[in-house]
Order: sequence, then C-alpha cells, then structure tokens
Amino acid sequence: MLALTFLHAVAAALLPAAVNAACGKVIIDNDWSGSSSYTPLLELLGANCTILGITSTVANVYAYQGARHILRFLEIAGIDYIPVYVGANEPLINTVERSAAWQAVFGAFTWDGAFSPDNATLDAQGGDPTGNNPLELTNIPEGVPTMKWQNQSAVDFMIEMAHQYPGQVEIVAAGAMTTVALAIKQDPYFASNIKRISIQGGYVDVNLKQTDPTPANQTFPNDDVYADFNFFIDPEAAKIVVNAPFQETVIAGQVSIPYLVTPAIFNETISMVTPITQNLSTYWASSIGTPLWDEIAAGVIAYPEIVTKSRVVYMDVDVAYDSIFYGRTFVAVAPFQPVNSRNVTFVEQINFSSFLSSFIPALQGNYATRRV
Ligand SMILES: *[C@@H]1O[C@H](CO)[C@@H](O)[C@H](O)[C@H]1NC(C)=O
Ligand SMILES: *[C@@H]1O[C@H](CO)[C@@H](O)[C@H](O)[C@H]1NC(C)=O
Ligand SMILES: *[C@@H]1O[C@H](CO)[C@@H](O)[C@H](O)[C@H]1NC(C)=O
Ligand SMILES: *[C@@H]1O[C@H](CO)[C@@H](O)[C@H](O)[C@H]1NC(C)=O
Ligand SMILES: *[C@@H]1O[C@H](CO)[C@@H](O)[C@H](O)[C@H]1NC(C)=O
Ligand SMILES: *[C@@H]1O[C@H](CO)[C@@H](O)[C@H](O)[C@H]1NC(C)=O
Ligand SMILES: *[C@@H]1O[C@H](CO)[C@@H](O)[C@H](O)[C@H]1NC(C)=O
Ligand SMILES: CC(=O)N[C@H]1CO[C@H](CO)[C@@H](O)[C@@H]1O
Repeated sequence: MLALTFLHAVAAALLPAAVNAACGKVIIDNDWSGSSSYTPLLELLGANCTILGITSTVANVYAYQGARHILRFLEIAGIDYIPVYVGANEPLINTVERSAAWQAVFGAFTWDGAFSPDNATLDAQGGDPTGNNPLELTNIPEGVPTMKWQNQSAVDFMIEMAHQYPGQVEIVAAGAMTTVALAIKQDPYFASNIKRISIQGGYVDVNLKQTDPTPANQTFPNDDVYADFNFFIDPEAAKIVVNAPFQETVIAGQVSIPYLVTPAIFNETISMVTPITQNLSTYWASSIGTPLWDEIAAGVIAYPEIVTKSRVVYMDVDVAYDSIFYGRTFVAVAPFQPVNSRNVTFVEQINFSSFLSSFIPALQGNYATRRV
C-alpha cells in the first residue's frame, strides 16, 4: 500500500501543470449566431469539461434561430452527443416597441440585436430574423441542421441538472440573462445548488470609454463594444441573476473588451486544417477586430488560472425604466450596497497569453468521436 501511495504521489507530481483537472460539469447558455459564436463551446471541450447541455437564449438573435445555428455547428464538427435546449426566446418584460420608446428618449443603441428593425430582404438571404419576428426561422447560410433540439425547455433542464448534481454545475451565461432568471424564479433551490456562473455582462464605469475614438483595429465603435447589450436587452433578468444566491457569480465580460481577435490569432488558428478550422476560416474572419467577449467569459470556467486579478463586491442592476441608467450595473462595498444585492467576483485582469495557449489549440481540436 505504501508503494502504491508513493507511485500515486509521483504520478501526480508528473502531471503537466497545464492540465486543468478542475473543469467539471458545465452548461453553456448563449445567443448562438452564425459566425463564430460556437468558439466558447470549443474551449470547454478543449479543457475536457463535461458539457451537460447547450442552451439557447435571446440577445443578438432570438433563441429558436440561435438553437439552429448551434445545432448546425454540432453537425459540421461531428459532435452529436451534446443535447441542445431552447430557453427564453424573448426578454421578460422588454419588447421591440418598449425598447424603441426608451431609446427615443434616452439615446439610441449602436447595436439592437434581435430587436433590430426587421429586414425581409436580409431574412430571405439567410439573415437572422429580427424585429417582431421571434418565431421566424430562416435558411441559415451554414445549412439547415437535421439534428433537433430537445423537447425539454432550457429552464427545466438547468433546474434538473442543479438537483441531479448539487453544488457541481457551472454555467457560462453569454447571452441575455433571461433563461437563467426564469430558472431562479421557478425553483427557489436552483441558484444555491449551482457552483459557479460566469457572466458576459455587468460592465461598470465604462461610459467615458464609450466616447473615446474607436481604434483602427477594432470593427465596432467604442459606443458599441462598451455597451452591455446582454444586460440592456433584458435589465430585469440581469437584476434577478446578479441578486441570486449562486455559490459564486463571476463577472467576466468587461475584462475581455481590449482583447480582440487579431489577424495573427486568426491565421494561427486556421493554419491547422480540420473541419472546424475550415469553417472558422469562413465564419470567423468577420470577427477579426471584435473583442473575445464570450470566449473570455467561458475561459474563466475552462481555464480558471487565467484570472490574475479580481475583487469581491456587491452588484446590482438599475431596473428603473424611466432612467438613463436602465440596465446599467452598479457595484458597492458594505455598508453602502443596495438591499438584496449580492457579492460577485469581478474579474479585473487576465493573463491573455495563458488564455491563448489553451484557446487556440481548443479551436483546432477534434471532438467528433469523444463521448463525455
Ligand atoms: C483532455 O483529455 C485528453 C484525452 O484524455 C488528453 O489528451 C488531454 O491532455 C486533456 N486536456 C486537458 C486540457 O486536460
Ligand atoms: C435590408 O438588407 C438589405 C440586404 O442586406 C440591404 O441592402 C438593405 O439596405 C437593408 N434595408 C434596410 C432598410 O436596412
Ligand atoms: C420531441 O417530441 C416529438 C413529438 O413527441 C418527437 O417526435 C421528437 O422526437 C422529440 N424530440 C426529441 C429530440 O426527443
Ligand atoms: C489596437 O489598437 C490600439 C490603439 O492603437 C492598441 O492599443 C491595441 O493594443 C490594439 N489591439 C490589438 C488587439 O491589436
Ligand atoms: C494572415 O494571413 C493573411 C493571408 O495569408 C496575410 O495576408 C496576413 O499578413 C497574415 N497576418 C498575420 C498577422 O500573420
Ligand atoms: C462580501 O464580500 C466582502 C469582501 O470580500 C466581505 O467582507 C463580505 O462579508 C461579503 N458579504 C457577504 C454577505 O458574503
Ligand atoms: C502568463 O502565463 C504564462 C504561461 O502561459 C506565464 O509564462 C507568464 O509568466 C504569465 N504572466 C503573468 C504576468 O502572470
Ligand atoms: C465538415 C464541413 O461540413 N465543413 C464545412 C465548413 O464550412 C464550409 C463552408 O465555409 C463548407 O464548405 C464545409 O463543408
């Protein structure tokens, strides 16, 4: 027994430091779109996370159309073993008209996501349905999937997983917070059974940056990249989520904004030819100059060691519709926090080269035959 214990100790000591034995059971919730929204999923696969399921939620696109994008990607990548669930197709309270009325008073958003004006010409060309067409499905350019989403709702699925694996499930939430908010309100034990949620949203003190000149290497204006659209499209859901008693809430959106997809990152990724990188070479090119928003929020779960600086602060979201701050996030320390607000881990700094050293190989991986 002593010899065996000794051998185990030696084997453990020889494990490469890069291996992330910590990645456990994960649900990835996103507003899946056509281009490259699947890259965060590849990070979790590359880190050997057990992906319990993929959920689809509104923000840039409506959730049904988003589910078809991610299903088609799973087909292309030969990943037929991860179930897809459709979550909230629309925000809790917000509507196209309500958001337009707010914007008419307080200023227009640079990006309106699913709430952008309908364009039938664009829909016919395979664009994602917008405006008041939350149930419309178009012929997406990647090809219409034959795989189907599950009949169970994403809300019920999240709750079921929280009870099946109490204290073990981690959630990457990179779309609007609506599906997670519904799970919180449907089941009072849901949030406290979730080990960790990593949120792409909750930007703080970014208003001045929105008025900076946009750097030439960045595709979208600063007004847009520093707009917290996942929270703005559904402020009430965002408040429910940051007020919920998750074991840990990690706010990982804002830290990612300076880190763009560069031509060098793109070239290195597609230099290895696989079915996935072939598709990235087509669909990721348009992301050059765009922040690695969702990728870094997923990276915090896939590679927690990338976080080099964070702080624990109380967080809340303004839900006063008749306010210029509707949907904006506020942080505080005791005793100045709003009632019902909760502590979050706000990520302030990451080791980007460490991130890339795991991220690029994850995009080049082959997950077709793996069963998790
Ligand atoms: C993931 O698992 C594969 C197969 O067991 C292994 O080769 C690889 O090193 C693991 N990667 C990480 C990051 O743990
Ligand atoms: C609708 O989309 C088409 C095709 O992209 C574009 O040419 C046209 O300008 C759009 N119309 C509006 C009103 O934005
Ligand atoms: C969903 O339900 C329908 C009707 O019962 C069934 O035909 C279909 O196979 C189900 N889908 C999945 C993915 O189980
Ligand atoms: C983009 O340009 C800005 C301003 O010139 C620079 O500070 C930043 O490092 C560049 N970012 C990338 C990812 O190249
Ligand atoms: C990326 O590849 C393109 C096409 O081969 C080339 O024009 C460009 O210079 C490369 N950029 C970098 C930064 O490697
Ligand atoms: C919130 O975090 C602060 C700073 O770490 C800590 O002092 C405080 O006790 C925490 N509050 C709760 C309710 O956990
Ligand atoms: C970042 O991570 C790399 C490993 O990928 C390491 O060599 C480097 O020292 C780290 N930098 C900092 C500032 O922690
Ligand atoms: C394996 C696979 O389906 N690859 C597809 C990737 O996307 C391109 C279009 O950009 C298709 O031609 C490939 O068939």
